[in-house]
Amino acid sequence: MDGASGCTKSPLWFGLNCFKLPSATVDSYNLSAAQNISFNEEKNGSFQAHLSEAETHYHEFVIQAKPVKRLCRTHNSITVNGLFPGPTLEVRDGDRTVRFPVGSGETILLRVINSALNQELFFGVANHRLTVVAVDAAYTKPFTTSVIMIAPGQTTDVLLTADQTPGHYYMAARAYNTANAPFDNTTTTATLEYKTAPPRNAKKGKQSTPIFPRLPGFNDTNSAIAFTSRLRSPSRVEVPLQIDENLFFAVGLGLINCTNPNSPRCQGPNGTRFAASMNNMSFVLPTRNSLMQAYYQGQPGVFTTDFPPVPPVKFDYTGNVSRGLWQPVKATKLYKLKFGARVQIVLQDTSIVSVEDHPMHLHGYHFAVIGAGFGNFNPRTDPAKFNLIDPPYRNTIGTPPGGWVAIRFEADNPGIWFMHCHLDSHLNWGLAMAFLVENGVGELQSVQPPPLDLPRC
Ligand SMILES: [Cu+2]
Repeated sequence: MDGASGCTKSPLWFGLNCFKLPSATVDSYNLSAAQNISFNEEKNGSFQAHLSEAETHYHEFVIQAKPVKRLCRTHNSITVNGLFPGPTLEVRDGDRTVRFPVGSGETILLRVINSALNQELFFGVANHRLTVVAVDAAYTKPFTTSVIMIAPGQTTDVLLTADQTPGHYYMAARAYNTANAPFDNTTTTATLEYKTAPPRNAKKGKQSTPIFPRLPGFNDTNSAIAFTSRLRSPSRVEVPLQIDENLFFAVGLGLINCTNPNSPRCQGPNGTRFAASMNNMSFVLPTRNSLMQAYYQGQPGVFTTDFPPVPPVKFDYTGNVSRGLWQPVKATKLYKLKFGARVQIVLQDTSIVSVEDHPMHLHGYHFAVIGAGFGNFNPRTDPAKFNLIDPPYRNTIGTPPGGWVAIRFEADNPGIWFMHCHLDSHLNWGLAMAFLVENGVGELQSVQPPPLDLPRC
């Protein structure tokens, strides 16, 4: 469940029973392995796949940050499914990495999930091609690749056929880092193990030592963009062609002058602390009530609805930004949308403090990703390059570092919906805003009452 504290849904606290949600308000979709996958690309195309439950095994490859103890110290390290990350850390007795058994010739459906919350990642499997079939639980036009880039909050479903010499092969993920800041440079692994492979510790078995996939360098933006730019919907989609709300959000970091420079929060340069903002508004979570409850109950004073549709001051977003523009304003501002409004948002990264790939996540919606580019978005020339035919649908999309990405959706889900950077530290620094989507006509287009067993904060 994709609840954000202080927003539409209450987070589930540890030890609390699940509560019932009307199905229409559940914002995380799950493609289940039981669903058939059937793609039939162009007759002359190289790809054909007809898979059904009977022949496809489904596995999850969940990348999470977990404490791993080594050399008397405990580090947070990226792991697969919470287990030992593998040979780039010192191995001790009892350490077990995740193993995915596979029969020769078999095809598995692998859902790669980035739950690491602080890092974009590259992922690949030694000697094996991956056929991408879905992202963020929306089908894509299948294509093959040796590496994927996945941001926090994203999922990528790939088909993998065991068509290599029976053996053990590493499946590995490690950072794609775009900011000028320290990051976890460890590699996390699992092994793909052919059932007919010789045992791993066979004495002569040189062939049983797993080999590593080749992954791009930590800052290889070209490889990241080469992957994301290949994503398409399986066929023509109904992306809004007319736009009612043309929004332009500058997203990025900032610095706030500390009143007490000795405070532990004051970790920025020259007596400042790190902040982040959208259109210069650094989002502050409400403390008196959740946004949704305040809205539903008509309680004033919790938020305002004057989030700016464009930056309050225009500047060269990816150039050398004047220090006078580095300090955002702290606020709890929402942007109001009429039910059914056709919305376009250009998310423009800034070079304040550092350019960066910000994985922007919108709750309550899938949106079409219609274009992206480097530098400042040009409203005169860039829209001509938009893909309004078969853009991919996602719920999380990264801004190219020092660039922009454009999305469209129809606001047909009433309520209050958070939009935020999925890098946890940036969210804490205020890289967020929320939409207030008004009710339409009748019960089906209106916010439903909260469930009777909604937990209290
Ligand atoms: Cu961010």
